[in-house]
Amino acid sequence: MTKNRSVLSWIDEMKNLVRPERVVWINGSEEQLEALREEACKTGEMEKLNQEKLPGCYLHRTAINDVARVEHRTFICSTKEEDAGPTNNWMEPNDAYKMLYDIARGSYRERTMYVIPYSMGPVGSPFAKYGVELTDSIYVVLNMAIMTRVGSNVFDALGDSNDWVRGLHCKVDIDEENRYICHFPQDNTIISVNSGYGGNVLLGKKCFALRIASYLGYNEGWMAEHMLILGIENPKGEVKYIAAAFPSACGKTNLAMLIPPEIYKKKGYKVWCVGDDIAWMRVGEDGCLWAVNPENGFFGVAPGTNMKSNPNALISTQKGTIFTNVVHNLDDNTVWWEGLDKNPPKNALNWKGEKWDAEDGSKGAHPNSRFTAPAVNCPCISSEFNSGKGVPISAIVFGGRRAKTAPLVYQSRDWNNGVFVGSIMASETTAAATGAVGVVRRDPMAMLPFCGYHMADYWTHWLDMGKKLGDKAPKIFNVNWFRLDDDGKFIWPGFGDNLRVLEWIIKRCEDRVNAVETPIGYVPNAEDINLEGLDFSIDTLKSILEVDKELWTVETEGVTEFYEKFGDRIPEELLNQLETLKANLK
Ligand code: GTP
Ligand code: SPV
Ligand code: MN
Repeated sequence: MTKNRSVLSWIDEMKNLVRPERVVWINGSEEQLEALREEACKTGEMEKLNQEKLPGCYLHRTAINDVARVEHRTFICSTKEEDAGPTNNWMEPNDAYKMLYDIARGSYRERTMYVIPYSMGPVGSPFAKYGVELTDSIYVVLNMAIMTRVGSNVFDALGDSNDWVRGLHCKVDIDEENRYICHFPQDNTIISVNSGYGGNVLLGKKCFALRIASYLGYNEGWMAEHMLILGIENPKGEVKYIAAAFPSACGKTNLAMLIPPEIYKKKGYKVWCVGDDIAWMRVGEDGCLWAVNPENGFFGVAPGTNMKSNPNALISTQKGTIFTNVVHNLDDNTVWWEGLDKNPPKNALNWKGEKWDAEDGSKGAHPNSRFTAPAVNCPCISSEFNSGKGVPISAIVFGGRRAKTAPLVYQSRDWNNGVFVGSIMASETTAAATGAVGVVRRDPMAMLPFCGYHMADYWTHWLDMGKKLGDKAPKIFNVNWFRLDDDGKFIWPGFGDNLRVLEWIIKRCEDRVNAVETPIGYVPNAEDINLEGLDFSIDTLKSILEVDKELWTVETEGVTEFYEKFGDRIPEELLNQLETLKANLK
């Protein structure tokens, strides 16, 4: 399939290490993928679902101990420890290779090695980067074929270049104690052992498109971010693009595909999805910031997805989709999850494959159960989705899950202040990673688990990008859909109604609306958020726009403590920003 010497010699080396019984090159053809689906059904790795109701759809269950990303077992193996920074686990590269090779050695015996050539970004685009993943899992092959652009044309585009990312995945025996997700930024290499779950093994996603790519972007002058990209079309047919970074399971997929509220629809507003998880951004020839979604599908959270919350996501999953760790409805051979509808199936298996009865109060689907759906299925997929040039970004939005403190929306004073706002982001942890759920932690730019180098250098890079962009820089905002009332209920309706907030954001970018200056930045005048057609009082709105000085003073203490971790590598500018905030709060 290729004569590329760097590819062939690396595959040879890996073959000698893992000792597969046979090697299969994935050419991207439907015939080959179909044969693999059949094989996976034969071995029980996947189950074919009701083909009338869910054509081309399959169910997969991971091992019970392997249901989410494992941040404590994820390593950045840069040559120097200080280059990984205080927020990453680090291992010395030679030690890491030795340990991983010892685990991987011979682990493909009696197994097949699948060679997956894939592209992140449209093949041939100036944004595109190529990779080869070796795996012993058909599930990984089939997921990669949805999530990335897979096939022999990737090798054609690569030619004899050595500029590609090596990825070795070995299931071994899914042993938690020997699970490692390791990145070698200086070698363009990723090695993942003892897992079979999404973000740990679909190496094009978090491992390449964020951890390795963020490091490449730092060196090459572009950005790889944990961001959705959406276009908002106004009644005149003009489309403005927003990129938004929220931590895992904090609403990116939902926002990226939102359905405008009725009154907006009537006026002619439309929302177009360019991406739901990752954005690669560069300064274009016009000096503006342009973004592509390097992925080709959605690896979305299933629970909570329904015809009301996110119909576009649900419709995207109705064909050609792989479901992982959801409920299997045995009556009609379909799937179910908490929040799909109010009728859990009576005759069903839970995500572990056990007979399950909703009445007993246990959850049927794993909270981090997922669907892998082709982007082309999405009814609101942007016409620019496959554009190699990308889309111009008007606004960058940060956000997290905060019961209190963070207002519904605020705007930073300028780019540098916006970088500060991103750097102090905090959010309650979710089921997307193993560990406690609901604990507030700092998650700068939603990149805490995904930045492939020193976080302070990453902030410096953000500040430098601002210098390059000058007055063409997107405006930077922060949102919080998750404020709770005293009964623990979400105050803001969220989902489609978030468009009301995005409309204000776009208006601010176009200088069409005033705002109120507060210690943390600009918040809307409550009257300027359109509540038409919504049963939501302006007083309640005011309450979630409020900036509580006491809470923010506590917040600055947390930030001070957090910043101390980074020592003198932290950019002076951010320390100044923190001092300004403290002064503003006095
Ligand atoms: P990853 O795929 O892990 O990166 O997650 P994500 O950021 O794409 O999150 P997603 O859109 O899948 O949402 C995760 C959870 O947040 C789901 O349970 C949603 O129902 C819920 N959610 C999303 N948007 C909103 C919102 O506006 N308000 C509220 N209250 N919940 C939301
Ligand atoms: C996330 O956790 O942010 C995800 C899912 O998008 S995973 O691919 O597992 O990282
Ligand atoms: Mn994500």
